Amino acid sequence: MKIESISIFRVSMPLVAPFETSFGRSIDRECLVIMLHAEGLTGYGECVADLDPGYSYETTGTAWHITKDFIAPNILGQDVADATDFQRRVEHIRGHNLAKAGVEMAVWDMLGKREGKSLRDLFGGQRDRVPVGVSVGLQSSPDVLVKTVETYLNDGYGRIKIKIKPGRDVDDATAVRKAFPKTKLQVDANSAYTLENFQRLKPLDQLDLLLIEQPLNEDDIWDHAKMQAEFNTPICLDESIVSPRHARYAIEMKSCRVINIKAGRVGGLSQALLIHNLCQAHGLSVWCGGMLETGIGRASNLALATLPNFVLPGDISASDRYYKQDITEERFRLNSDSTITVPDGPGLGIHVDEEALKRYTLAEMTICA
Ligand code: OSB
Ligand code: MG
Repeated sequence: MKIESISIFRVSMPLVAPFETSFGRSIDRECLVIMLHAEGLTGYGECVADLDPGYSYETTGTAWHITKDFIAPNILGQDVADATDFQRRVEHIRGHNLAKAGVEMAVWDMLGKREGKSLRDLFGGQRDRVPVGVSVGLQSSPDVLVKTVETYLNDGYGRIKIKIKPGRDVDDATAVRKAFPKTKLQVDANSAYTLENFQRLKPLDQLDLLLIEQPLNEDDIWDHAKMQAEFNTPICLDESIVSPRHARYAIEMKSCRVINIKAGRVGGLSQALLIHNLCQAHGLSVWCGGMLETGIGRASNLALATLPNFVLPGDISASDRYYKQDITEERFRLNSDSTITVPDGPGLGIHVDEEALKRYTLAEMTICA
């Protein structure tokens, strides 16, 4: 497909409730929306960089710069055959996976539209609905946390993830476990612990958790192996896995028993597929992580999670868990069995609500070939 233009929208959307993790608190969520034009087709992508470099070193500011000054010149006016071809064109750009993944998603959307196939069908996914859970941010106290979890359970979510940080870990998780003895429960530290203090989390091993997500440094693979050796609960890596190569390191070093796959963090859906296949071949379970996506990124996550080794529920909640108004016409709803139905239209299978996109856009630019 000969790429005729790329548009970048810097978007800020109010969250229905503040979202707090060990690295900070958000009231609004920023991201970039990418729009490509080629051969009469429009493709959309979402770059999951946020305003601050809290989760990743990338921000909406750096992703804007990398997309405009380095990715765009390597695809504009050129015939991008598929995602693999796209990756070859951007492989000389070191890092900046979130920026690359946003554009790659738009390439996939166009490919699907051209073939008249959904992303799920392009990936070879089998399911038409995928099991999901909800990621609950830090609350003001264990009591408030238990009440918040209860509302999500009443909404029908069958798996709960709670955020933890030093001083807000064992007590929070114990309170939730006591209140809901049978609920599928997991915790996410977003890199808040170190080799020196991870022993404090030992009581978590008694709480029958599905997993402990990213306890140690964001660039660590080795210390996680030492921690996994001392814990019965599976360690799950999120931030640390930025490529198929890192996934192989983690498997070989026994740093984790589970991997959270986010297409953004690993540089695109094509890389996410490779990690899925590698984990499947080595007997590691994977699940689809989330970055508080708009309907665009949510559609992409749903398509990815249809692959067979996504055996744990994803952080893919219903649209109303995040936003009162979304920028897609489609709103994703929770089915009564804690699943969300995967779009089956061509490409991402969503329609961008251009009015809503405009309303939430802080800045935009278009570059033509
Ligand atoms: O670590 O999984 C994470 C949101 C932003 C940044 C990092 C993370 C998260 C979440 C939210 O946990 C998952 C979701 O989109 O519901
Ligand atoms: Mg995480």
